[in-house]
Amino acid sequence: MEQLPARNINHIWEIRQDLERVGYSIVDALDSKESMEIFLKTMKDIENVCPGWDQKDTTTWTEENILATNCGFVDYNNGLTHSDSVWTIRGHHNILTLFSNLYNCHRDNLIVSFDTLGIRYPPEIVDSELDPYQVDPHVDQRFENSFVEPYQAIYCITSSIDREDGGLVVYPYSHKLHGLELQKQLKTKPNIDFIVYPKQFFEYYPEIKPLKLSLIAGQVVLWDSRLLHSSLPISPDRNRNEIYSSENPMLFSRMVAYICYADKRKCNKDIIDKRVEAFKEGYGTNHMPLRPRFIKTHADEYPRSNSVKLSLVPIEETNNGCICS
Ligand SMILES: O=C(O)CCC(=O)C(=O)O
Ligand SMILES: [Fe+2]
Repeated sequence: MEQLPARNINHIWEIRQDLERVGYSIVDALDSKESMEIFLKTMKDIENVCPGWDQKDTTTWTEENILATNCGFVDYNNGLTHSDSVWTIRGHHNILTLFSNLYNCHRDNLIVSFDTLGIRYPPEIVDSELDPYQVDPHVDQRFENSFVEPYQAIYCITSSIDREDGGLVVYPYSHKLHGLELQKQLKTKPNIDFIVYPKQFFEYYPEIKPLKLSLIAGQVVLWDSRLLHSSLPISPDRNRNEIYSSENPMLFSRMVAYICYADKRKCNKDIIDKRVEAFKEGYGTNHMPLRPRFIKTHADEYPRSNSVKLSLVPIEETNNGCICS
């Protein structure tokens, strides 16, 4: 199965069609100049937020120095959640345009989750005792909710081109199977948001196949929250020349920002209030902007982003809204 072509950010009908038909879409979001700026800013931010981590000295690239994220998955939400680079990505004009076009709403009606960065080091420099980070095939949305909750997304801060580079794997068309029937068939527990599909799924549905995406820095991948997906570690067979170097810094490991936006008008007032508190207290969330699970981070211990303007005015009275730049 071929990967879908990357879409122009303004071709929203193609993006919508990919999402509806296949379950994911790849979008050229930032040009190479801007994506390089974001990359450099992010590296600087990691240095600011993670004392001891030095971008020029790979011996400092340890799990400990990066505040418990070689994986950066939501449960390891950390000080980077509210860092300047992550907010710059979330609040980038093109990203806001993309999501507001997708939901057919004004950008001020968008609400974002407080996810973090996913950072994965090349195996040559991580402690070999650590498990390679990988995520088994799963969906992040309970079977009881049969509609698309958010479109989930990652912004690629670095490129991950080949299979050896690790990164996101999607299972095209699987979003059509999500629901109570599948829950019954797979005998999974009720009301679980992170559902790892058992092996039998692939026996029942042999037509559902994994597709490791080839992505370049500056692209965004969107997927339907009912789509099965997984993530591969960086392989030890990866070409060592491609490791971070001053000539080719964007090939430094795998680095993504998770950005899930939803239409705020679907969010109840209590949740908005809790999110405002969560923002002030430096909490992160999972991928669900409309029904977030709050996660304590280290954000309050480190410099906070200057790029967020937080409006505390109730949702009905403003179009400046909650938590978006
Ligand atoms: O590729 C990754 O980092 C994990 C993606 C994932 O499972 C998610 O964002 O929900
Ligand atoms: Fe996921």
